[in-house]
Amino acid sequence: MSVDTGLAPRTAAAWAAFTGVMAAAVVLGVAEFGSLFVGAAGSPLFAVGSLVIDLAPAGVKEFVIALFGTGDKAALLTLMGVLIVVISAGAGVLELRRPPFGMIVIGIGGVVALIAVVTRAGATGFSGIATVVGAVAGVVVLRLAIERLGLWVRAAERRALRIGDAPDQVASVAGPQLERRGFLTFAVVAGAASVVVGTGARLMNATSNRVAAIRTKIALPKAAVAAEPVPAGVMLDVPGITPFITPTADFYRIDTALQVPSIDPDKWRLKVTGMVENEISLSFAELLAKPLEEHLATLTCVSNDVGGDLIGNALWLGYPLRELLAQAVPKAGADMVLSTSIDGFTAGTPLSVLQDAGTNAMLAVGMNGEALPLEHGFPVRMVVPGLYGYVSATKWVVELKVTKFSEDQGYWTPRGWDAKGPIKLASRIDTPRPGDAIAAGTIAIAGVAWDQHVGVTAVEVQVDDGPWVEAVLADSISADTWRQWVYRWPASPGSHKIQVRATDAEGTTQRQTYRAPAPNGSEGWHSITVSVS
Ligand SMILES: Nc1nc2c(c(=O)[nH]1)N[C@H]1C(S)=C(S)[C@@H](COP(=O)(O)O)O[C@H]1N2
Ligand SMILES: [Mo]
Repeated sequence: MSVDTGLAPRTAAAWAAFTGVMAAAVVLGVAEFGSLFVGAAGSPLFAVGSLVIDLAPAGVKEFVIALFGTGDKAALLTLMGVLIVVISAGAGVLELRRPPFGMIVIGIGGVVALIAVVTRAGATGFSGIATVVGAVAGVVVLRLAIERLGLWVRAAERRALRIGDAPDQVASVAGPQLERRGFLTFAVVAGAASVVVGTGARLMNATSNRVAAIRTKIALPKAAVAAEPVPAGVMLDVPGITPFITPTADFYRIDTALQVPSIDPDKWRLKVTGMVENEISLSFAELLAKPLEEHLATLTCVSNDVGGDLIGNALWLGYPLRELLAQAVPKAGADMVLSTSIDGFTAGTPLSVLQDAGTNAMLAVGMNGEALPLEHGFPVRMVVPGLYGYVSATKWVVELKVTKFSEDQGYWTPRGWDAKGPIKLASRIDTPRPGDAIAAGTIAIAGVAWDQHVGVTAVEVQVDDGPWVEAVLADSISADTWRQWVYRWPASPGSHKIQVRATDAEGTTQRQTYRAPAPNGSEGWHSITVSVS
């Protein structure tokens, strides 16, 4: 029978690391529980994540989106989880070997979380309380657990010593089982309780369930100006082509919101402020009572790379922004509307675009015949044909401040993106896809092209070094939406490079030279390579 002769320093360190992670669970669990009382804005995990997003330097957004696409948020949360485990494990080991530095590390983590919480939009001084209580609880649990671990370590040492002195006394020396159990019970109970309470509280904090239920009960009014039914000619009969109207479930989602804001429409108000003769405050019911219009518009993200899918076309229902601005009466000298989301995101849009009678810029309440989905801005967002989303499409919008570009900046401008972002002419090949098995014969090369608010008038396709051939364009219903195109290609066996380029209503053709999305949108011809057998 082997005798337990002690606790190897490495094993002790591993238990200390475990203790550190348990302490972090206590911080987060208690803070999450506390934020049930001080409001969801008090939840430190998401606050820290949002702070990281806001502090991310220019170019990082582009990089992260290129890497993870619309899974960017899951990637960030996973990375944060790994970091928390590593740092808190280190804090546990430090507290065992160099007290009180472990407590200091957890304390610093608490301070960072506190800063993140109180600087979030919508946070009150109150919001920080949950984090403070969580951090104090975490530090205390760490200290107490490490003390118990120390008792176990010393008991094990004493026992090993005595065994060394007098092997015949083994049976009479009390083993470290008592101390071991004392430590384990404490650490595991504190950690497990925090995980359970924290997860439960997190689920309850996700109030979006309640708002989601409210959303499904909303009956949108009929449009005073309804969109014409979509004529069949705008849709080409080509398998694999992007549908003309993007189903809402497939519509790309890009925003800085780690948690989708959940706004009770009964509490929502939009304020029109700044350089206006009449400030306006509008409720959701008042907005729905106005004469609403329906328009198709293709939304595009400035981060959309050549060939990318951060673009979608939907039928929007809303109130024209020019009408609302006319009621507010902007003052002379104003040239920008700074729209603010409930979560603090802002976009700066040229006032002239929003006032333009020929631009269907709107405060949208409906998307493809339903109330806006929560992640697309419920209850109200902006939609401005012709401008990238980052300067125009504010979701969860709560304020429109009439101002000047020389005085205010939208969220992305100080982060390295242009203050103004008109959408660039672009085209994309949707089918065939690289890697598809293609049999020789007639192949439909097809896709979409867009230059919102200007309109696409021609699309050309080139195979290998052959001539540029005009593709067939589907009908267009308005310059604000993309256009499908197809070229029926007599494919011969071998490997082929296919390129596409579009020309807009102003006679401009897409330039070949590649440009990355930052600072004002990608450029270049989309090309794919296929092999035909
Ligand atoms: N509140 C808020 N609105 C926002 C953003 C954001 O980060 N927060 N991102 C903008 C950007 S960059 C784009 S491309 C569009 C995307 O809208 P969607 O997610 O509905 O496709 O929303 C815009 N509106
Ligand atoms: Mo975007």
